[in-house]
Amino acid sequence: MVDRPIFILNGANLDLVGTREPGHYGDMTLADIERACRARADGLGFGIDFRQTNSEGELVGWIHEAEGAAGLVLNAGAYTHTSIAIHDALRALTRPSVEVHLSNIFAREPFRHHSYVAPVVRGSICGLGAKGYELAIEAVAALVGAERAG
Ligand code: DHK
Repeated sequence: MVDRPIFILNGANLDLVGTREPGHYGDMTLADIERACRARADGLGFGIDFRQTNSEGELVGWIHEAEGAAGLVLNAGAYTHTSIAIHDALRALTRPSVEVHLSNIFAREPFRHHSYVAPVVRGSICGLGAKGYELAIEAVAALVGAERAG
């Protein structure tokens, strides 16, 4: 088991997944997604620190904290499309980070097509539902492995 966990941070309204617009976000609850993430990370030798907040400032603070993590998986929810503060926090982060969205933000309203997160993470995954979180964990694990291999 790797000593430092992968942070998996969720922003606004993601506490409501499972009941909120299942056509976009699926029917898994955030607790279900956390379980799937834990199992996938465990299989790769990582622990996880899985959190959700509706507060932009709290999310910024957690991204700062992720400097002590193995890496970061981030679904910032609607802050993806609005938050320069989250963009700047990610720009300062030196750990590998991957953006994830349950829904395909490019197949939805035009205001969801722009991400302040995308330019300051290593990669983005969207439209694959909860599976996207597992794929993001795999990506972070691979980036950490590559880092270790030098
Ligand atoms: C979640 C949200 O809450 C939206 O504001 C984003 C994202 C999309 C998701 O698909 O996980 O636009």
